Amino acid sequence: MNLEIMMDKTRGQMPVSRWEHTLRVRDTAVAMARREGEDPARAEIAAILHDYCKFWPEDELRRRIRVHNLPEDLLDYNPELWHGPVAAEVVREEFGIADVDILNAIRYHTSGRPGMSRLEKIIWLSDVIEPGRRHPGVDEVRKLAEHDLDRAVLKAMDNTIRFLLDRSWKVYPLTLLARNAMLDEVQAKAPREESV
Ligand code: DGI
Ligand code: FE
Ligand code: FE
Repeated sequence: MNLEIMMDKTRGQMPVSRWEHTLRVRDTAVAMARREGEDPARAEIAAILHDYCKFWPEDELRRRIRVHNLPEDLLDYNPELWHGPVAAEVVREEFGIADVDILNAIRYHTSGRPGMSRLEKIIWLSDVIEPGRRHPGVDEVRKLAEHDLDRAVLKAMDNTIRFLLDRSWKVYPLTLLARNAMLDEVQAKAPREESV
């Protein structure tokens, strides 16, 4: 499937401001992929499609979670968590995307998950540090992202969980597992640095 067609269809799913976010995620992810030795073309496709279902009505997302046999526990958590898993199913059907790594990068772009691939981390992180984002701590994460992908993801996951706790919102268990797994990955790489 041709990228131009995917871009046109994606633009048609969302308001202009969300499309502009999508393009900034694309630019951030492509640059990060080049730096990290990941395939920029696959990062581009995942970034363009990651928020495909962000503006779909909640009822439709709920229906799709059932139709596609997605994890039912999603329904007990914030509806913000629904658009990624649904988008992975929709773009597989609509554009014939069969690359599981691209599909997983879309599927887990909000929740994260333990054992994320390099492409999944790139999309997850690009979504939170694209230049339009202004939340507390984002500049520190942007700096880390320039030289240490894993530490940047860990810090950004800590910030996301802190954001949820500050609002007394539920935290989806996969988000906690993802953060703990990133901590293990970072510590396994530099055990001594971590213990001082
Ligand atoms: O779709 P975007 O706005 O570009 O970003 P996203 O898909 O990462 O959605 C993030 C929102 O989801 C963010 O405002 C926090 C919210 N959220 C609610 N519950 C959870 C959650 N995010 C995570 N990671 N885990 C949760 O349990
Ligand atoms: Fe999203
Ligand atoms: Fe996004």
